[in-house]
Amino acid sequence: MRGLLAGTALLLAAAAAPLGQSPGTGSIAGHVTLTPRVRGTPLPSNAYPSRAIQAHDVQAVPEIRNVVVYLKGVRYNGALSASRVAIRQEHESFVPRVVAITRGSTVDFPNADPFFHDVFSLSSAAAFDLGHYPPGQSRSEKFVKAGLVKVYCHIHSQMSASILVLDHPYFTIPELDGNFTLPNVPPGHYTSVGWHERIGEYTTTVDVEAGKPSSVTLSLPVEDAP
Ligand SMILES: [Cu+2]
Repeated sequence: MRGLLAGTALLLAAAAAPLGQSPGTGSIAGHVTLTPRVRGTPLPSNAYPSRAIQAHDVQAVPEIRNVVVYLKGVRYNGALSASRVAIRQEHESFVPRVVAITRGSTVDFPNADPFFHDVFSLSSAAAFDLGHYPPGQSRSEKFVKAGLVKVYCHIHSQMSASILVLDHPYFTIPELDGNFTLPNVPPGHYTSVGWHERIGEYTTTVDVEAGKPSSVTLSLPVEDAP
């Protein structure tokens, strides 16, 4: 009988807040749609030439997975958990081409091609050069400053990748269907961003309340109109 009561109490607790949700916080449940870009629409100056997008990209990552969703201008006082992710050099391209990490995380750059690469960045958030290294080898870089890091290769000028380094945990990459969730967001008024390397930041505002999901829809004009 006692076990049954305890079980009931657990169920009630689970109903009060979604599983894994910290008490007193809310969440953002959103959707990203990629829409055609009207021909003749000027690109912002930070966009790089589109020839880099598909060059040698035989194992193309679906474009929605090159979008990063995050909250902007958030002051986060908690401890950031660093992660370790990999960007392979494969068929003369970086795979994946876009990653998002917290400050303090490390990115491995394994060379999966049968020839040399030389990975580097001149970005203000991280300037580094991993030097020439042969097939099968990997080098890594730790990112200690928040910001956008554009990564290139000295040997293959068409190669480029973007690393978004964030100093809070409120970011994600959408699922293949465009859906995303940002859990454990403290109540408040936020600017949410859908970022893509060709258009930069697209923003909208969202109010988060404790114990309930807020919804966000982002339409990003990144695809070439037919
Ligand atoms: Cu290269």
